[in-house]
Amino acid sequence: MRSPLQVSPEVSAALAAGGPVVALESAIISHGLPRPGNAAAARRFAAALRARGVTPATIALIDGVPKIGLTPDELERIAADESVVKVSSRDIGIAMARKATGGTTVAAASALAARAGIAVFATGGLGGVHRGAAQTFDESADLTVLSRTPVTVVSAGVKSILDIPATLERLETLSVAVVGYRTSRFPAFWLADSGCELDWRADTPEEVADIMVARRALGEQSALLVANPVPPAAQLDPAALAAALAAAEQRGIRGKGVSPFLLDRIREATGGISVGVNLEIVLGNIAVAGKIAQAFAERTGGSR
Ligand code: PSU
Ligand code: MN
Repeated sequence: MRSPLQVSPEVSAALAAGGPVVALESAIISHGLPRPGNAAAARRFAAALRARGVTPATIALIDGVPKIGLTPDELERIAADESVVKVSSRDIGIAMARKATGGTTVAAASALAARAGIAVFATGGLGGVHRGAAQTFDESADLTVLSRTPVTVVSAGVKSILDIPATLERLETLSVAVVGYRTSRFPAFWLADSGCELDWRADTPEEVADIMVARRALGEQSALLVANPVPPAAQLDPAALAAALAAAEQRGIRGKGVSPFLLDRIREATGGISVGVNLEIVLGNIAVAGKIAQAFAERTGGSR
């Protein structure tokens, strides 16, 4: 059967040539960043990769078609259209049948990226285990999908709105490999250091690419998470974040609305500062992902 994925000509050409490609999710555009600034942010993410000679592959569902690489119009639609749905991995088939347009989470986008043969994926922060998950069972499908998706994900750890130690335990259980990028501590998205120790660190893109090559030789089917902290000078004021978290904790939201809701409450509580830091974090992850994709392409000719 023909693949239902539609890979853009630009991404197809880069993959065929064995060039560096970095996949990007789009739920952060449709549901993570406030309108209207999210459209410019989405363009900046793609431009930052092109400026480094890396091909961006933004992933989304457009009228039911899973697209790997978006046109400028499609990117604009994901950012501007309020009817765009948040698509996690379990939603992909339903959204296809319904011809829905959706922003893809890390879970959905990394699964689609791996199917398209893309080795490196950049995002802001992963979903994870929510606080109180022992009662609510709220744990992002990002974790379970990464346990069976052979892709390298660059993220600033997981957000402080989550239960970070529990998230690290689940990543271990699920066999997702975690490497700190120039750090031995797991970052906490808006903060450079969550206080949680990591077993492994890598200090260069080449070291990460060597790990990817070894994992590929093993036939490893789980993801490698590269945890890249925000520069300490750019991080949110920990006191402001603590106050924002306290405000966000009184929530009456369930299901896939929880992450967007908490992000919005933190934006309000920090007077919008969290949004600028969020952008900086994504751009930092994109820069590292681009270098890793280049080092990996040099070693393998780009194939996953
Ligand atoms: N990180 C951000 N902003 C976001 C998200 C993560 O900085 O919007 C999104 C990602 O798309 C991630 C999703 O995959 O939140 C997790 O949502 P949930 O907890 O519902 O699985
Ligand atoms: Mn959830």
